[in-house]
Amino acid sequence: MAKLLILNGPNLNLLGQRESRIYGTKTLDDIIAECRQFSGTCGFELDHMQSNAEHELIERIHTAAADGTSGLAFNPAAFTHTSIALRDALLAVKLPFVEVHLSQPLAREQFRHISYFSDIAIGTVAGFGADGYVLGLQALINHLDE
Ligand code: CA2
Repeated sequence: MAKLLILNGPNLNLLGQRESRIYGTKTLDDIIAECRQFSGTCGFELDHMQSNAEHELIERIHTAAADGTSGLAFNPAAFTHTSIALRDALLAVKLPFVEVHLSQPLAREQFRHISYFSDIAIGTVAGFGADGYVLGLQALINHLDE
């Protein structure tokens, strides 16, 4: 079965516990369970990793290139606005990915308006809360099926 990967960056392990006005009430486990269900109905196996450490995310991207992963949905969280290293990792492995954000960074502070990922992603899903992950997977699967 073809494999997809969801990658989540720093602090997203706190989803559903704090800042629910911005990020919603679902936990990361809730979101991943929904994504697994959705991916399964589309015929894909889904792996997930959340890390607060940039190097762990980079290493997981490298592994994805070798373990048969077809593509990623990636919420880099605050690394969206800072990490050339994660950008370079994605460029190196050449795996298609969708950038996902729960909130709409363009409607927030100026420092969130820069993304190191939007121009190299298939596309970006932002502002739809937890639904953005399934929407992103749908877009990724459509892209892979093309
Ligand atoms: O909207 C998004 O998904 C973000 O990627 C979330 C990041 C933020 O830095 C980006 O600008 C937009 C922050 C993730 C923090 O997650 C928390 C979750 C619950 C409680 C506190 C933080």
